[in-house]
Amino acid sequence: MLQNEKLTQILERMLLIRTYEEELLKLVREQKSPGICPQSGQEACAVGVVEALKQDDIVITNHRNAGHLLARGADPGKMLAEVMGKATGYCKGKSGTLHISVKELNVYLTSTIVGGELSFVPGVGLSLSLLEPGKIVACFFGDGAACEGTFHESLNLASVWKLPILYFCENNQWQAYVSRKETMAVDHISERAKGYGIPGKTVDGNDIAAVYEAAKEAVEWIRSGKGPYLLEGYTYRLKGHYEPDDQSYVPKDELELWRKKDPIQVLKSRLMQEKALTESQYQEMEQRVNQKMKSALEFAFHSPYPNPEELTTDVYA
Ligand SMILES: Cc1ncc(C[n+]2csc(CCOP(=O)(O)OP(=O)(O)O)c2C)c(N)n1
Repeated sequence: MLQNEKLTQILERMLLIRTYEEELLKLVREQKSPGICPQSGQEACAVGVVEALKQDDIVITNHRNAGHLLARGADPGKMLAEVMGKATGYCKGKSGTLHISVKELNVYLTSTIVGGELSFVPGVGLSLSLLEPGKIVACFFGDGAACEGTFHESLNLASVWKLPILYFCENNQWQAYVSRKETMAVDHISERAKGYGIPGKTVDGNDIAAVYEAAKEAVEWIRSGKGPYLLEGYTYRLKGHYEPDDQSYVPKDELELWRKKDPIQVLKSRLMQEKALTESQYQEMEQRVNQKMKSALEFAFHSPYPNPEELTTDVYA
């Protein structure tokens, strides 16, 4: 079980993810940066899963990736620089928001083809089981990706070959501008696990402690060689699909309901109720995060663009 001291550190990380995104959204509105797919409301899923992994496990992510990368320990300055196309970014300014990968953090692939990460991950799992047994790969994907054919092929093969894969579906209720209620006949992706003969579980994706406990259990199962595990974080996308987005298609009452379940506020209230955090400690935390973001913005803004001669280097192997 996560102790309050650890949960307080986790709260700061979740706040960093939220603040990073809010600062980036400001830049998008000021037309100083290209758009992004925001992850607001889903921070507990990102941090809970990453916390249950070892640093040398692999993470595969999708277009809504900033939280996964920051949870893994990515530097917000190098991330911002990347998004702004600067030479100091993680991929030398050539990936944009949608394709960031950070080799040193074992985050090798960000797929923007919905479901693309699912077709790729059995190969990663097979490679790990043959060459680096004991390591596992966690693959984040959305409920929309779970409605693609690659989901079926991926889970089927992973199950038959007992590959070390944690499939983590962030069911944030939206598939771009379409409600998952219009595309799925069941409420929970985890129900599909039975069809592949693997364990499946749904967890409250806005409760960091619950996500962590469920992910830890899944990771233990996978690491012991029993094969893949499907975990679903039931959560909500509090912002638009791709900013700018006025969310006019989102039912207002539904959005209000989920705003009340904001994972950052849920954790903050819990820690305060248990007298593990005071309002002034929370404010200090906000200040530290804001300072970190200020430095990150300065770093990104003052970084140079890559030389035009580098246009075709590192883009093909
Ligand atoms: C194969 C494919 N189809 C459509 C798109 C356009 N698209 C980008 S994100 C997205 C929604 C994906 O929904 P989901 O998998 O639930 O992830 P979320 O965006 O909710 O995190 C769509 C349809 C795409 N990138 N790739």
